[in-house]
Parts: sequence; C-alpha cells; structure tokens
Amino acid sequence: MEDKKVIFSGMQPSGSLTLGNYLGALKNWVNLQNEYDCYYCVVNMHAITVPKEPKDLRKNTLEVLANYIAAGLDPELVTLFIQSHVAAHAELSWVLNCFTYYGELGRMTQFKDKSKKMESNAITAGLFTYPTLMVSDILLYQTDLVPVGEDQRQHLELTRDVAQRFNNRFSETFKVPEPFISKDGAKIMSLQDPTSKMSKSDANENSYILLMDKPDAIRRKLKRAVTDSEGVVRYNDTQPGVKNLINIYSKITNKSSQEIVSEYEGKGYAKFKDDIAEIIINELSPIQDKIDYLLKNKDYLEKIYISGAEKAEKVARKTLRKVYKKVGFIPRF
Ligand code: ATP
Ligand code: LTN
Repeated sequence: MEDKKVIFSGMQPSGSLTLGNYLGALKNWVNLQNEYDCYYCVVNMHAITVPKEPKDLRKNTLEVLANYIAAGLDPELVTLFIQSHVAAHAELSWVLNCFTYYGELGRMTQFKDKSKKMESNAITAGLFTYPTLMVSDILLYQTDLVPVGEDQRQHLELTRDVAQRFNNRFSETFKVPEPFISKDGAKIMSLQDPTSKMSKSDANENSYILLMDKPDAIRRKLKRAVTDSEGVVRYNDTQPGVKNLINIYSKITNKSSQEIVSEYEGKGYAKFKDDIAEIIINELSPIQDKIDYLLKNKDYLEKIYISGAEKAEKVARKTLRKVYKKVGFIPRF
C-alpha cells in the first residue's frame, strides 16, 4: 500500500453525472483502483461557486457518491469522501490563496468562460478562487497523478506552479503532481451542440444523457440528437454530431471508428441512433440497478462517506500541519 502512487480526483455535484463524466473520467478511475492509492472526492464546496439550491446540492452529493460506487469504484479499495467533511481543504485553501496571484486566477479559461455567461454582479470571489481550492484538494494528499479531462489541464498547471512556489519559498512540502489525461481524448460532446462538451449543468436536458436516465429518455434524447443533412455515417470534423455519436459507440463497445463506419455503410442515421440508444441502455442498466439500490440504502452510503472522511482526514491533517508550521502559525498542540 505504502509504495503505491497516489491518485486524487473529484467531480462536482452540480447535477447528476452524465455519460460524459462516465466515459471521459469515471470508467478510467475504476481501471486505476487496483494499481494506485486512490482518493475520489465529491467536491461539494466547488459546487456552490455558482448558485445552487441546498436541497439539490444534498441530493446531488449523495447521487454522485452512489454513481461512483455503481460505476465500479470499490469502497474497500479506494477512499471515497465528501470534500466539506475534511476541513483541511478549506484551511489549506486559505493559505494557498495567499500564494496564488490575482493575475494567475484571472487567466483561468474556466473562470473566463463561466463568468462571461453571468451578470457581472453575480460573479463571486468563490468562483474566482475556485482553482485554489482545487489546488488544495490535490496537494493535501501528496498526490502523484490527477486523472481528469483535457478541460482541467490549466488548473493542474496552476497546481504545479503553486506547489513549486511554496516548496521554493520554504522547503520541500508538497509533492508536485502530474496530470493524467487519457490520450484518446475522450471528450463527449453535447447532443444538442456537438461543438461544446456534454455538461451536467447544461440548461437543456436534451443535451446530455444522465447515468440515471430511464431507457425511454435515452431513446428520446438520441432521436433528437443534432446531426447534419449528409445522411452518411462518417467520422470527420465536418460532421461533429455524427462523430460524437461514433465516439460514444466506440467508447462503450471498444470497436474502432472505422469498424463502426463500415457497419453503417448504406444505412441512415435513424438506425444508427436507435442502435446507439440500445448500446447505452445496455451499458447503463446494471449501473442503474446499483444506483437505485444504493439510494435506497442511505445508511450504507453514510458508512462509506464517514469512513472515507476519516481516512482522508488523517493524511490531509499531516500535510496541513506541515504547512501551518512553515508559514509561521503557532501550533495549538
Ligand atoms: P459542470 O457542468 O458542472 O461544469 P461537468 O459535467 O463538466 O460539470 P465536472 O464535475 O466539472 O463535470 O468534471 C468531472 C470530470 O469529468 C472531469 O475530469 C472532467 O474532465 C470530466 N468530464 C466532464 N464532462 C466531460 C465530457 N463531456 N467528456 C469527457 N469528460 C468529461
Ligand atoms: N475542477 C474540477 C473538479 C475538481 C477536481 C479537484 C478534479 C475539483 N477538485 C481535484 C481533480 C482534482 C472540474 O471541474 N472537473
């Protein structure tokens, strides 16, 4: 156990998880669980950086945890916990806010994209300093690798910069983590706008498929998925909608895009979409049974997140204690 490299990652309970979260990240997390010492967090503190109803946040937090387990994460092998249960995340975040520059945060593209869509008087300091909380999540566990999607690369570069800055200013304190971004670039796009990524916080529910969507909803969303007027199943950038559907098909079945294209030669989009809907339904059906079971057994979920937080807390406290000492905070005990 001691020799295993440490992995940390998290998802926001900003909604229920989508097929994009599953194919782009979660499936990969499951594959890593035997080989690494993994910490997978439900980052609920990040989810309040934009307005969020408390009852939805509570519901989505448990759903995300249930989704993690149902997708195959084994609570006996990995540490599963809720971010707000380990106070060290907020505490380290304050210190690291004082080692992160205003200019650096202003250059974060996720901040620029999200804030552009908001009224200027609705953009909070929390949204601006969101990346420092993420930096803290990662550095608290002396993480080696962070498996995320391409969209998080810039935040990981910031994590490395802040870790190195702190280590140089004081002495070796944090492990400098590496991004672990899957090479096949599995980015699942919106079914309604295939040029933007499928996202659980999208206002249009036809744009995403949720892990918890019922078969009828999946069939309906696939039927409505935006394609083009070519009518030929081909894998190229001029047909982004079809390309995205091929990617989903390929990710689930492990067939190559060429195989899929030749299988649908001479067949229209209707059959192609119907088949994908069934492939997704088959993939998600056992996961959904587990999600239903878990959400009916809240006591079991509670046990998992409590013991996860206890394990995480021990590691996180150790790092935080070092940091407090280095910056000159007087220890209480
Ligand atoms: P939000 O819509 O609230 O911004 P999100 O659905 O984009 O959230 P996150 O919680 O920000 O999801 O991301 C969790 C993980 O899932 C990250 O590693 C991210 O890169 C990955 N991910 C999210 N959406 C996709 C997608 N469409 N395709 C592939 N990976 C994705
Ligand atoms: N910002 C990430 C979620 C996230 C995260 C993390 C990912 C918060 N803390 C730590 C990896 C490691 C996102 O929006 N996907």
